[in-house]
Amino acid sequence: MNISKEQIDSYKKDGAIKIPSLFTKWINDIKEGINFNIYNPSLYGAENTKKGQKGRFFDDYCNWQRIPQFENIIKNSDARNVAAQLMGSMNVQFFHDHVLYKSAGSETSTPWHQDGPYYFVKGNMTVSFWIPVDYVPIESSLRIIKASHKWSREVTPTKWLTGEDFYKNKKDYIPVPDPDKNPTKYKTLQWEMNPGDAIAFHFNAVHGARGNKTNTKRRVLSLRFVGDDARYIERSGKTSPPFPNHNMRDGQKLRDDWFPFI
Ligand SMILES: O=C(O)CCC(=O)C(=O)O
Repeated sequence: MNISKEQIDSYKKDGAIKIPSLFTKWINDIKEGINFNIYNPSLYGAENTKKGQKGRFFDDYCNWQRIPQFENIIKNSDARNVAAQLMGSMNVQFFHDHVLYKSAGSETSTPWHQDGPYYFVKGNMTVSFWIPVDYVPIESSLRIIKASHKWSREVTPTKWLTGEDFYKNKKDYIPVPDPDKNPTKYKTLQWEMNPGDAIAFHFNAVHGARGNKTNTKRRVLSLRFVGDDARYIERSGKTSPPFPNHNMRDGQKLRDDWFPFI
């Protein structure tokens, strides 16, 4: 799929765009992969529903090597070419997959956050594709703070279930913004999504989501890619995903036996 200059410019300016039908022909594979993942979580599988809230919000990541449908999409869909065009990168490395499942009626919102600070990746050439396999009305869809990927300081990463700080060095980060309390300061982007549409967003775009008020599931696969300028950066604690024993050092390119060029 060719991406227009307007789409690339919007991605650079706003940090996120919707790409209709990017994964439509992969919907059945993605559904199979997500369903398998929900019933066979990895050791990273997490329940994020807070006490007293109705419904379920489950997430899990780094499963592409054991879920062939995910590997197939990562290697054979248009994701690689679109990622290269949006990032302006010759080469594309796959970083990881992430499943995010909200049951019908799940009351749990996804806290506002940037993915970047949870990761050990530094660089401007980054993109995630948020790919729902169920219809998602605008109220339950991903929300992104426009142009937040250009903020000069990173937002405090927190633990989704408890709200505690993810790292100890809070002073390195700015407080988590609340666009609902300050809509004049923070403009948000949000789209209604059909199965197979994707939202492409930068690792540093601040995003979140409300609960799933519909009476259908909200099953999503996020696929994350990095480009030529991505380098390993040492964080002050264990990252998410942690990739134990990766043995990379500050400034190195991500090891391509774990993060393949595609
Ligand atoms: O699906 C959601 O609620 C959040 C998605 C997200 O945080 C991500 O894909 O990085």
